[in-house]
Amino acid sequence: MPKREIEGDWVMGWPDRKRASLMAGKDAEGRVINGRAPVLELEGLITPTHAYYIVNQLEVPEPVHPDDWRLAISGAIERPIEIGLEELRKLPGRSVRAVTECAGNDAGFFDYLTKGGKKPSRRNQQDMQKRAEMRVKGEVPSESEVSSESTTTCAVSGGEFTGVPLALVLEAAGVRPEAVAVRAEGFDRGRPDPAVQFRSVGTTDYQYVDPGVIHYDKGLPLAKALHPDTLLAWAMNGEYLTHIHGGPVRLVVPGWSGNWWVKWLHKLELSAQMPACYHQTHYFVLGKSADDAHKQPITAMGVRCIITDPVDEDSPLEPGERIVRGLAWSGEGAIQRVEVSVDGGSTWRDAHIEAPRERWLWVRWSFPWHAQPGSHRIMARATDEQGRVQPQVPWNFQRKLCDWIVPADVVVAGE
Ligand SMILES: Nc1nc2c(c(=O)[nH]1)N[C@H]1C(S)=C(S)[C@@H](COP(=O)(O)O)O[C@H]1N2
Ligand SMILES: [Mo]
Repeated sequence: MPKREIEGDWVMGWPDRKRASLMAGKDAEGRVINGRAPVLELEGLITPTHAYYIVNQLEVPEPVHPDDWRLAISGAIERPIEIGLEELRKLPGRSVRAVTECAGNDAGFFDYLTKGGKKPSRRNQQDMQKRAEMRVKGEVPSESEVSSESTTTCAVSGGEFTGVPLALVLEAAGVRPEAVAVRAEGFDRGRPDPAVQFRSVGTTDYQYVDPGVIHYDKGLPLAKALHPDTLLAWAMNGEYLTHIHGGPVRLVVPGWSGNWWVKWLHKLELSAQMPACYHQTHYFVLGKSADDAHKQPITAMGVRCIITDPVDEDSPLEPGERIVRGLAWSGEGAIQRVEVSVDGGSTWRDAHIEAPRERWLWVRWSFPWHAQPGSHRIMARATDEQGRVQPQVPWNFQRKLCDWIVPADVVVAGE
């Protein structure tokens, strides 16, 4: 028998299987500026860096040489300090494995689950190259594009981050008793892209507030800033942080949605009041409408559970024994339980959760299913160690933190 060829990529000069790659958009110079992770294709818990999702609210800044990088700490502290990368690396470090998830991940499912209509696909992603080109040209999508296109999925990844607890650096600076928040600022600048705002609310008929050109910043409440797993990280997945993921140093805020993980850090400012950062007063808020007087900045992720196999587009499936698989995670603690229903939510049974159940990372789960010919609605829901079950996050006008139970609707072929 002739030897079968392995179909796929060549890796280090050897034929190999096809590698999962980022669904990316590039600027005119060929530099990647956005990307969705191939979440359905991946094995294990850590998303390779080349496949990690990428989101930027402003323009990607020019890189800073690590030797020239400085972090300035000021405000409600005893001693204003400036610290370089080598000094930072002398402090006792820490590695944390955590899920990074964009607050807008799976946003389209909110609409689908409340209003019906076209179901967003987990497999067929948005055209990221088209988005990148529109962004570079400053083009705003049309009303029909915004209202018909399913918003983000696969803006989520799992990584290992190495750095030093932010708390250690704050202690060195001496936090004054009146401090309530740490404003973390990136060295990227730009005007928030109107397209992002329109896509988040699902219409161009939306009077968003334009702050002009700003730095990206977030005002992290002191308690979360002092949590030992909140890091100033310079490494990801065993290597120095790449520029697009915020190098030389970014904030890692395990459990809280991606927008808190400020990239390209250059300033920390302690303040006695919550600072009015645009990306927490106007964008990344939870509320019923833009003029909701009670809207709140988003913080921790809800409880998440996604089915990665099968997905709708795999239909028709072969009948017989198969394994339903997925991923689950939560912003508040490790996943304790995953339940699956193969009858549209009438009955639920426990899935097998694969070890380890780490506090900030996602878990893989599996569930044996005897697939009989016909149409089936498969559902999965998770519970975390705080006893939180899905869904936790109510519908909100910017469609953030969707943690609702999204069914997989599949057809099994007749025998
Ligand atoms: N400086 C800076 N940090 C930032 C952003 C940004 O635009 N500028 N975007 C945030 C958002 S919305 C997300 S989801 C994460 C994405 O991180 P990643 O691109 O490394 O996956 O970075 C966050 N940190
Ligand atoms: Mo995000």
